[in-house]
Amino acid sequence: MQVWRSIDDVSSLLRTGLAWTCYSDCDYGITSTLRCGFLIFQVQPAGKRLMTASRAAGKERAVYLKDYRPPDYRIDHVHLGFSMDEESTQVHARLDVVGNGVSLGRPLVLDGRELDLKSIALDGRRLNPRKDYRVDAEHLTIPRVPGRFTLEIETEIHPRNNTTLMGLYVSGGNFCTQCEAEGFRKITYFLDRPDVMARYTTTIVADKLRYPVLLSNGNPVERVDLGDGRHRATWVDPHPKPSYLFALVAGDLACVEDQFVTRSGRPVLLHMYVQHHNADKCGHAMASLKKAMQWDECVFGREYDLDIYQIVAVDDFNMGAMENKGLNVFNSVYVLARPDTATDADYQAIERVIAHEYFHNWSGNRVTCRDWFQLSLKEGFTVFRDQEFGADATSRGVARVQDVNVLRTHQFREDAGPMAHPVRPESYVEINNFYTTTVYNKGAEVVRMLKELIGADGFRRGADLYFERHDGQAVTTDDFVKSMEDANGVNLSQFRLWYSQAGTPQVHIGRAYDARSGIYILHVRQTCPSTPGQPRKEPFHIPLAIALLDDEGRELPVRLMGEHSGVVGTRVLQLRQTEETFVCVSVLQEPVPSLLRGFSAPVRLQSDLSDSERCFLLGRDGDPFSRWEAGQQLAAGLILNLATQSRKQSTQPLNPQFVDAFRATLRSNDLDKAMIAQVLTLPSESYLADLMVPVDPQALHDARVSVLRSLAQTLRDDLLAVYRDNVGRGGYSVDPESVGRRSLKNLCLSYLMELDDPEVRAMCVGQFQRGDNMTDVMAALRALANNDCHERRDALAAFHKKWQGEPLVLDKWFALQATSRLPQTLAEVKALTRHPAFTLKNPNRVRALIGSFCTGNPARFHDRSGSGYAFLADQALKIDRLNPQVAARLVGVLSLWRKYEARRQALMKRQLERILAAPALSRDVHEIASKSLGSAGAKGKGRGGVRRRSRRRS
Ligand code: 7MF
Ligand code: ZN
Repeated sequence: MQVWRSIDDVSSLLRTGLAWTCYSDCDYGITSTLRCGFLIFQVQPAGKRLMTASRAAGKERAVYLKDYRPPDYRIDHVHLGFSMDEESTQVHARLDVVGNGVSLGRPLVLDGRELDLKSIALDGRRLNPRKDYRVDAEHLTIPRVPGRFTLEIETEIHPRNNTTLMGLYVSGGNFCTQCEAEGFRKITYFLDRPDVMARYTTTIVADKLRYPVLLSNGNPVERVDLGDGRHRATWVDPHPKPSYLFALVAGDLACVEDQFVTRSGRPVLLHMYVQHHNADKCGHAMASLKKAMQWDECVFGREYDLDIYQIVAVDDFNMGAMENKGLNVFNSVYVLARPDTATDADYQAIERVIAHEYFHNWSGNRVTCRDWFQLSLKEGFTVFRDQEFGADATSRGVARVQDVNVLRTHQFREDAGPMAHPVRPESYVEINNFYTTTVYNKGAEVVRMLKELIGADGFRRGADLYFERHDGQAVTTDDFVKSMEDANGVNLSQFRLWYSQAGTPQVHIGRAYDARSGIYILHVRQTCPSTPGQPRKEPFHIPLAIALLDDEGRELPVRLMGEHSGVVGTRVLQLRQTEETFVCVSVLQEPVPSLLRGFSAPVRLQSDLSDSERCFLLGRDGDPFSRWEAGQQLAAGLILNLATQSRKQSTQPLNPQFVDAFRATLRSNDLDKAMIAQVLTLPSESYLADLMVPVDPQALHDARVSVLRSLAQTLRDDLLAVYRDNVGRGGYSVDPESVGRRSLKNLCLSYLMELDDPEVRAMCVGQFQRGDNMTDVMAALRALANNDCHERRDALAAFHKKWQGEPLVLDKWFALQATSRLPQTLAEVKALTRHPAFTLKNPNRVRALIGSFCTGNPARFHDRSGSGYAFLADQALKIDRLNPQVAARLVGVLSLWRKYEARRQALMKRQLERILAAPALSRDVHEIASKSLGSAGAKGKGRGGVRRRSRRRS
């Protein structure tokens, strides 16, 4: 027998792919290696064979949509019993299982990972591990079962050592769970797939002093003092749900209480659980929740369906939040806010995320996904719903600009790279990697286009039919579209391509006008670049919203040839072919076309508008989105021109027409202040990077700063005046009007701080010191952090001193330094990784320091030396041992390496190769790195050293 002494020994064994056996009673030290979690197995009673290496070596198979089969078994009821202990929690599960008819004779295969199986009984009879069942790294298989039976399973799990933050884990001394997508299988053996829906009863036993609060889904039915220092709580959830919506929380938390009475008069208790010292930061989240509940009743006719709605805030959380039925778990960043700790942007994000999770109660929980390929069914629709809620809460124009910015800076770039995939993907290796901006944000755009095509009333009819028809079911995106079709008698078969074809379509529009006949022609052509696995595309069904403007900016009637009368205002043209011509008649003067109003489709528009036409639209278009868009295209043109010119020319003066339009916007009184601030914000470096081939991030950065500076120089007095006009009067408030005023004021400040002017700097320091709200303080500190001056050091130190006890504010301090444009930033970031408050175990902190540097600071991250790339790889490999999901997101930054100029390409590629070659890589990171490099590894070829479960700390 061979002896393996180290992790590397074992991983080389796994690479061999040979069958092998390991016994837990061997005394070579392997057992302890196993237990510290590198490997793949569970430690079984002595003599029990564990698993074969051919399995462990990871035939990392992709999962395919085309392979979907309904489950062989149903689980009607689940009784869960937890005995809480950080080191070892005992989980008892009683499952009522029913065969689905055709399943007779098929084995029951339950999912489970990293579980210590203690016992298993079928209809009360204890099963024998030698002959009645098999266990491997990911499954429990019972070959022979009756048609209907009860299964009792006892497992032991180890929450304190769970650094993946999936399944049951400990955050700040409290227990919580995260089960989406496949985390429930880390709690007990189960059919952990969304089309298995069961009723849950959950009993929790825990120490009464340490864990006075015991929560799960549904309604509380019992609380008992066990008399031995422990207590027990029982929760019953009457709604059948998939396992990914299960949640449990146990801890010592403050409860902030409120109430909501539904439209039909049912009272609902609203409970928000936070650490005691945060009880004063829940007001905004609670108000947002009530607003969201009301909005869903008014706009979608959807009411809440339990007696209690609970939200728990935790500091350690992989994503934003989770919609577990009746018990949402939130990253505390999306709950906690006080004027002195949170910015206006934070307030807005809280409102959106609270609404998003609440809206899932119908779009996700009552109607859920058949399989994870349908993820956009709930996510695209729910993002659309939270976007509409946000638009109603503030200003439609500003909300649309923000959403389009997210789409263009993230989704368009994803769609243009090796990770491009359809809104409904066809395959995946690790589902956690498919919670993407394509599934979420493009998915929301697809829902929005349905509304554009069938109108607001028709859309509501379709949504009503969808909820009614599929309540309590697990369905597909096709079912969603079918409801829209059936409720409106329309055919959306071509529209369905938006779900199956990846890539961002390009729409080219040309025009011609004949004054004598009054005929105006729009010639429209669509193309779509190829994406991985999809070399050729069919034309999409695209809603193109347009208006024709006269020389005063008034909307002319749009009357297509053959029509009796025209439509004044926005008109939605429906594109279906590769090339189409729209002939407008009775056009009495040559109009300026306002195209793709409101961003009616997620496409790249190419038109032949001149700069002066764009300036006209920037000043006159009645659609606020199009005004903003005209300004963005002008600014992007300027910056890209500068960035591609030689250095010497980079001080050329700005186009005076553009400066005039800019000045007019600054003083405009027909736009609200938040919108003015949006229009005057130059396109971001990452959006610009999507427009430059190949990308030179440093040149883009320099060009953008140079335009900022020129504008600041030319408009210094105007900017100062607008700054002073908008300094807060009276107390702080977060109403849209005050938020708009602050955003415009702080935009002026950021321009003025480009001037290196002592008067301005003193003003900035004053705002930092006197600021009574985090919005103003951060705006001032951000400007200071970008300038090498002694005020910078002092301000950063003062901020740290004041806020070191508030983790969310400390995250801002880390992020601000990581995004500074100063040349020493990487060195400072490296030093900050050794700061006592820095830890790789907290995802928010990792995102604040490392994530911000790698995604929010393109000029420094893409330093020509490659030091930024090496830093990313170093950190990602360390994080991967703790939390593969967070590591994979970070590695995704390198996936666009082919877009950069040759030198950077090679440097990025080298780091990807280094990551891929690292031992014991997670499935998550392996999939991203291999797909980024375009290698076949992720397609299911055998590969070595890939672990299937995360490392547990020993
Ligand atoms: C608003 O979608 C928009 C998107 C999954 C986790 C929350 O409710 C969610 C969860 C990820 C990425 C983005 C969001 C969420 C998740 C999110 C949150 C608020 N079901 Br991963
Ligand atoms: Zn969601």
